[in-house]
Amino acid sequence: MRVFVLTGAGISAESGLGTFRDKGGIWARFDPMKLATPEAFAHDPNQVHAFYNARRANLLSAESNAAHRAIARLGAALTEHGGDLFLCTQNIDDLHERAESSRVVHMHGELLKARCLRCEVVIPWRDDLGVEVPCPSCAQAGGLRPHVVWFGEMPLEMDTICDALQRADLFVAIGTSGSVYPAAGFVTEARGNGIRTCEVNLEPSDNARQFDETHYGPASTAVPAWVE
Ligand code: BJW
Repeated sequence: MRVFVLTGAGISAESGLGTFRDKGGIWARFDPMKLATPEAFAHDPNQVHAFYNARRANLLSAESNAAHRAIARLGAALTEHGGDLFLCTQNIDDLHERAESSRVVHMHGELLKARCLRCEVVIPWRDDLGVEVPCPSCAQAGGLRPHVVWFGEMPLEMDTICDALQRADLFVAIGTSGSVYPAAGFVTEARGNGIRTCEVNLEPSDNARQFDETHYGPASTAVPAWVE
């Protein structure tokens, strides 16, 4: 059995990382057009860096929760029985990795990495003060940007993701509002491929009617219950 799991901000909500579109969410407090577009970064890189530096500090003090651990157990169990879990996350946190999921595809990038605007090299970025820059252009002011995917940019690893979606026997969306493309279109694609679709979320998402099976509740209880 090949299972394609797509996760969103809701799976990390109980770890203390904010979601985007819930009441009081990140985009209710901050304007995405001023912080999460290439134009915003070109206009005011310091403001964009400050936003991501604060979220990086929050991430470093957070921990994975029972939902991340349940997904890791599912991956291990599928592998043991000759199946496969393709874990695709829209999240830029590293909580799936910390819960020991073996391979995670971060389609919207990673908060703990930076990318050089000129040479495109991607480097670890945990400590805002101690980034080791690999080339002179990376060292210049404004030379590094967060390795995240902003509005209008192409999400990462799309070929690998599309291939895994084609080969999957089951599609599961967890903790995502289903409002940002291309991820929001994966359920339609999965249905087009004739496979079963399942949603695990706090409440019905924008795409809820497209799922064959739905489970509603906080991820830390709903996901382990669905996995077991
Ligand atoms: C719980 C819970 C609990 C809560 N337990 N559940 C019109 C204008 C402009 C652009 C477009 C447009 N129409 C379409 C577009 C394209 C655009 C888009 O989709 N915009 C929509 C808003 C309309 N998409 C893009 O631009 C993407 N790129 C693209 O399309 O490229 C193609 C292309 C490029 C160039 C040329 C030509 C074509 C890129 C999208 C990048 C998204 N980036 C962000 C920021 C990343 C970095 C960061 O984190 O700062 O990614 S935005 C933000 O939204 C973040 C998330 O990954 C993404 C999805 O959010 P998610 O995860 O679904 O979170 P929420 O908050 O929305 O939902 C949380 C859910 O959890 C809710 O349902 C809750 O109920 C639930 N929940 N507590 C369980 N305890």
